[in-house]
Amino acid sequence: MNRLLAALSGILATLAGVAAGHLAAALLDPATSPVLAVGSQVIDLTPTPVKEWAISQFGTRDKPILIGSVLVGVVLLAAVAGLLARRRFAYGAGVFVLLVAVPAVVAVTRPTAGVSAVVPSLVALVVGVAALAWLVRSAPSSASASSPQRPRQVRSDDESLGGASAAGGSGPSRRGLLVAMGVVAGAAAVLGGAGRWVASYRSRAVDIDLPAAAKPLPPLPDGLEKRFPDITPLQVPNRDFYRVDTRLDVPIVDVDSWTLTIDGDVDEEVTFTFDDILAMDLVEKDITLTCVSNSVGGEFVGGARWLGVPLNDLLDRAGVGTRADQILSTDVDGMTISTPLALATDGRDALLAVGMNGEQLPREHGFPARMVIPGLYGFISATKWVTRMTLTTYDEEQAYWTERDWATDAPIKPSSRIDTPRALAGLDPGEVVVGGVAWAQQNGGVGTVQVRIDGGAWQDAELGPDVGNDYWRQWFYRWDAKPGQHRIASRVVDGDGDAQTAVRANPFPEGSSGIQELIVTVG
Ligand SMILES: Nc1nc2c(c(=O)[nH]1)N[C@H]1C(S)=C(S)[C@@H](COP(=O)(O)O)O[C@H]1N2
Ligand SMILES: [Mo]
Repeated sequence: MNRLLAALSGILATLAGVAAGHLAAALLDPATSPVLAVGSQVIDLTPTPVKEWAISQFGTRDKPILIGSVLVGVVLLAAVAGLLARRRFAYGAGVFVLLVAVPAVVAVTRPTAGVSAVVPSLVALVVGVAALAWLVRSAPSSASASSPQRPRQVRSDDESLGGASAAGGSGPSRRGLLVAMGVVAGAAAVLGGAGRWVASYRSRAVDIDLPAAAKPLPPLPDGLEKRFPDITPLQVPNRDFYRVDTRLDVPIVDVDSWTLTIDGDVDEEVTFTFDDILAMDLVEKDITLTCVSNSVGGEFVGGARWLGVPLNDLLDRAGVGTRADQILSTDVDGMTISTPLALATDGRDALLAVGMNGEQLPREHGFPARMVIPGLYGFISATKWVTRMTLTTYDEEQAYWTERDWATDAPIKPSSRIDTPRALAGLDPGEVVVGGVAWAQQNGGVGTVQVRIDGGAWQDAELGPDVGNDYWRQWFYRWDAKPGQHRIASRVVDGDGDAQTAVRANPFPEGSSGIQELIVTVG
């Protein structure tokens, strides 16, 4: 078998194995899929600066790009396995063992995994090796004819076929190999497709009837997007809401067996079922969520109406002790987030949310329950798929991002974002509407938003509806654009009268700062 076909056999056998493993994982536990397991491990091991770079380069596409890179690496190794198997089958199979060892180890060592987490990797191994064996056996024996290890086969071929075919072209034919390759490729596609279907079937939303809030909020006023469609909607629809987390898949949490436990430094450990939560007094709050990884002018921020239980009501049931200074919350997979206890309980509207914008929480955003705390970046406050809150101290316990040197105390920095016009846009002369969103939580809310053209004086913009200090504010400014290249900047001045700082900071370790300024061409 020539090199190309050998490499291709390795790749096809691997794809069949990966697809089978993915299907097995979809049936058992999607998080144990070999590809996802490796990808998640890469995320966890990636040094923070590299992660920040990837987020700034790829934005929300960072996940597909990561999965793609893992697959490219796997495909390269798979080709090597195919080439080695041509020499000696055990070598090729050995590469497969190494390939699945990584996801197998990763899967079983995830904090909440059982031994069964290794099953999808084993399935991938068995299917991959079997497919490779079949492909190697279906290959014309040109390579093996010259290989001293297989003299007997050459002789038996000679006997059975009387040497009718050319040396090495006997026995399994090239056509046989191509057919086998086609079958393996087809099997990979079918298994992979089945895996995707099972995963999406299992992750379909289960409809829950959420009770209304005890005192429902009035509907939001019309946002500026009604007048200027390029400005971000006052309330971001769930399907458009930014998503940031360390997961490649979305956890499938069974709401009937889900519980939330509050333990640690408490008078009495308490565990709530989902029904227990729904039986409490629910409140509604409009809160803007922001990611610490958001760069100035970035997309990782969004406003939504959350339905949930005040965090204090839950903590009061347990009775918080005097030693604790952090809430260490844990998600369904053991991922942890630490929140400064004093800030979470200082009277702000911290919630355990079960609803988002009038719907149950979408799976991507933490179904069945997540934390939402105004004024703190999501990485220290907004635990999705939360199952445990442990009252403890920063000395005793570290959380996921604390271990990666991010700040432990990270209030959201006031910032303004220009949604329209886009950077480098070409515009017609005349009136141009400059517009966007701004936020200044815990700083008295948004006082004013100002726009600066070509480094001139700051001019006040007009503001959209006021939904409260924990919510962002839309704004716009009518600019009389003259031909030429221009710089547009915007900044927020908070309710306390302090203007957004011009000092630039990167997201790491406690959030970005600086002023967004973009260039447009009028002509
Ligand atoms: N379980 C879990 N919760 C998490 C995260 C995570 O990785 N895992 N990421 C946090 C971060 S960094 C942010 S900014 C918010 C984002 O919430 P969203 O995806 O609903 O917008 O969720 C937070 N909650
Ligand atoms: Mo974040």
